Amino acid sequence: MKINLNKITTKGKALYLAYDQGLEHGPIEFNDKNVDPLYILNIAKKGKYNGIIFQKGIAEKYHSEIIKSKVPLILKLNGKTKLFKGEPLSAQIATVADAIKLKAKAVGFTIYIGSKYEEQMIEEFSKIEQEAHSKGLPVILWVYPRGKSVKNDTSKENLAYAARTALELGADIAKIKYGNNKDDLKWAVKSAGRTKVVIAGGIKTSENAFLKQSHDIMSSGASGLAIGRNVWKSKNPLELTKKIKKIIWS
Ligand code: FBP
Repeated sequence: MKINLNKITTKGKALYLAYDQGLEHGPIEFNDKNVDPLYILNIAKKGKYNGIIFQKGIAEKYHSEIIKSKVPLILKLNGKTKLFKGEPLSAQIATVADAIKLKAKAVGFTIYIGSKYEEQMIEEFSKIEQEAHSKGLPVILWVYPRGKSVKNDTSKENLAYAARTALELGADIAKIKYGNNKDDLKWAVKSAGRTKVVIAGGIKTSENAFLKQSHDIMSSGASGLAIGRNVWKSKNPLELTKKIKKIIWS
């Protein structure tokens, strides 16, 4: 089924602001300013992001401000903490019905391919994909190769496998990592076929390094970025946003 992505893309490309790290990594990522979801929402609003990625709790507790901001909400439907060191399983914590109630414009879901629990995540995702698409809601799939069986999560083969998994499972957009190699990413984008590929930001690096990386990512055929720390840990997130947008839409 062809799903309309107009509410979460501009001319087929996208810049999303990710803020699910409070669960995924813990408040260790935050300072006095960016610990506040409203600070993040304001960056997304002023920077005219194509979407803000929140877990259910923040989406509910800050709902009126999210709606007022007009930033498209992308509701993440599963998550985990980083405290447990065993095989990764991202537990489902919200439903497509929650997303609709919260007026989300898309849903997000993580699958750790290669994990002992990949079957469970694939099954949960398949149901979510069917339900979301039956309501016309786009689905973004975070696909991260991870677990004991995965030796190198950003190898050429694993990145392409992640991107292809998103296509095979029916995701509209695959969110994958960048392994710092343009040719590898080109192959991953090709492997994703008609599923668009956006790239996660990773740990905070220097602005110049991040902009160079963004440039390489876009020249490899990706459709955009879904980033968090490099933006909201920046001293001037809106200035940086302008520079990133110039790269995406040049
Ligand atoms: P960043 O740009 O901050 O890396 O965020 C992207 C993201 O996919 C988040 O949505 C998520 O919380 C985080 O990375 C997960 O990172 P990991 O599981 O690799 O620690």
